[in-house]
Amino acid sequence: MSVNARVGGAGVAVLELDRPRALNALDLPMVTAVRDALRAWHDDDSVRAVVVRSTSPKAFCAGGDIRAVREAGVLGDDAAVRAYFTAEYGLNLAISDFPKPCTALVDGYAMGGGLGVSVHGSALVATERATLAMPETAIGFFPDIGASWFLPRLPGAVGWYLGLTGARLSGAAAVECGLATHFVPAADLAALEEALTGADGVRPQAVLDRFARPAPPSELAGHREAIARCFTAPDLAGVFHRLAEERADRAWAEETLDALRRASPMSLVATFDVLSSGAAAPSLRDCLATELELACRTAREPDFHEGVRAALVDRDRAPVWTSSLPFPV
Ligand code: QUE
Repeated sequence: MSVNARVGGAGVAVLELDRPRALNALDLPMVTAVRDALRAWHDDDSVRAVVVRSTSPKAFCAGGDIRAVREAGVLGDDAAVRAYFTAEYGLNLAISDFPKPCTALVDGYAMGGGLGVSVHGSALVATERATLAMPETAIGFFPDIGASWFLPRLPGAVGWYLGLTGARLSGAAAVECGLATHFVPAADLAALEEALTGADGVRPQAVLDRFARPAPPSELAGHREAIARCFTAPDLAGVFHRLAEERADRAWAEETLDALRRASPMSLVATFDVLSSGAAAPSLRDCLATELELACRTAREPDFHEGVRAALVDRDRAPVWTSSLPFPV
């Protein structure tokens, strides 16, 4: 089994993602195992808090089992696609609704579905080795796992930037923009884990405050104003237009335009729409319901099949999109 679940003597439960050869990409059995553990611990008074960690030094979790979803989508097996996303998004909601502190320790990659099992908890600890991203527009998909709830609620339109471009954030940048709650140096992570799972672990907030360090200056810091200017445009064409017109931060704007031009056009349109819808939605639950329907439709799209092929199956990183933008770029 690729998930280890145990409860320590101090009443702190540990969920360990353990599929290191796939960078802990969450397959359906893993999603189910995590969901079952949380269900058991929900009403178990001997469990006071939960810690989510990874056995892989490279990755907390690289995403969902997007390869299996592609195979089901290519075959037109809608039931299998729906079963996977229903389970995954159900888990995202269960973490958000979990009544006890739930702390994720992110060291290495946390992308897509990996953020789904970390951002919805009460704390997300990131180290200087962490990389956080919602990279779905690069594979013909869209930011899901509740991203239409949390991305539009990040300050300065940074969530729109992250969701549309798939930009990768360092741990420091993730803390700066509000995706992560605490920065802890990787060298202190073992001691933090020991404290969180020991007698002090029933008050994780105090432990986290003790271990947290000021996040070092991040790669994002100099671009926040340009991000806010460009990614508050009222539509996708406006984002392209503002990036093309950006004067104060020209090199960044060019890089960002390149990222958007590499993305699936269909994904950019879907992402702008789902983030707009999520920005006005009343709850994470509503957002996940909307995302579920969009995910089931997207799984049948040629751009999704091509995007996963290029990124994960053939690994040529040269997707040929068949969709196009509804405006000239
Ligand atoms: C976008 C994604 C994913 C991705 C790459 C993207 C994703 C995902 C993986 C992944 C990575 C390594 C593995 C694996 C899957 O990559 O969701 O099985 O070994 O799971 O650009 O959304």
